[in-house]
Amino acid sequence: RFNNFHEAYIETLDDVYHKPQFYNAPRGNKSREKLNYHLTIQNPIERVCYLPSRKTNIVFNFAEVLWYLSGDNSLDFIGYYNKKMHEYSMNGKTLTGTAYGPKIFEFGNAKINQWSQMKELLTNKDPDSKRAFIQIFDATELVIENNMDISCTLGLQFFVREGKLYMASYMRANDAFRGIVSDIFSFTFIQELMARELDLEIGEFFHNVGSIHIYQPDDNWTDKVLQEANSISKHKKAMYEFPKMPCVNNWSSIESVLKYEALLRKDQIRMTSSEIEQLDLPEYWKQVLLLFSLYQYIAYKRPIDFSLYHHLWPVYQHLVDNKWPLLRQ
Ligand code: 5HM
Repeated sequence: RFNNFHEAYIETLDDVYHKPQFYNAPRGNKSREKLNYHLTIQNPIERVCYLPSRKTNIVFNFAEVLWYLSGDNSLDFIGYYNKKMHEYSMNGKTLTGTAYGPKIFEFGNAKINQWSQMKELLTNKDPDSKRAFIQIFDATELVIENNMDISCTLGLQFFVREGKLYMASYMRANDAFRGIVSDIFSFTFIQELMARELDLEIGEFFHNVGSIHIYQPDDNWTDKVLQEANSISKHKKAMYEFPKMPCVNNWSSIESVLKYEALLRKDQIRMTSSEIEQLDLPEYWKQVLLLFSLYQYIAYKRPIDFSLYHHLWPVYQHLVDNKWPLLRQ
């Protein structure tokens, strides 16, 4: 049980790295592994790791969860934020297992919108329900031969209990060094978004993993991160407070952010900090657009517009600084 992701990440990494249950090589990838792993995060809003050596990519984190929330499965969108995503695509255009958006909003042949099902169930039908489950993994994924991209997440479960929205994630497999960073960011973001939509307090987040592992090529970096964690003291309070989503239904803001995100990514517009400031959006979402606008300069390798950086909240400045030291001048 941890206060925040920062602490959960270090402990889990330490556990899998130093006390693996198995050394094996599924699909040829050498790794150390533990089975049946659980952790609880008491404050799911605190969803990032601040260790300098881990180099959290806050832009990718927001992009990935917004990609899920857009319902999109295109490589174009998510590949712009992470050049390695194409390795998971069978056709170079779309992602199947990794694209959780279509699973959440149009599951299977019946194209079930699981999000609205959850909302209806938890607001009107049976708030105490134990059926509020969004399924992601689909048995048909295993039938496809040589499928490179099979959902690692089986599903997400919501529980409304005593005015709070708790959430559990269930994963068949999770990379304790890389995958967990973006997965827990996205899942807890989804939890916060649903809590705001249902007008509930945010409860704990439970992470349940069948196989948690660290791949051998990440051993050196993992070791470095763990050494740094030890030298800083494991339980040191995170340096920043992660921003809270506005206590309203955030979907119209998300739609607006997604509209600008696409234009920035395709390089069809540029946005200055004052243009972003003038938008009719809560500051929380303007900050996300500042991050995407700043990233546009990085992605297209143009000299940075520092005004974008200067308008970021300190927590985002810190994370951006740490990830892209070229900004430090
Ligand atoms: O052989 P397998 O299909 O499990 O390989 C995919 C691997 O990607 C997982 O085992 C896990 O290490 C990592 N992964 C993750 O941690 C992949 C995804 C994409 O669904 C994810 N988290 N969200």
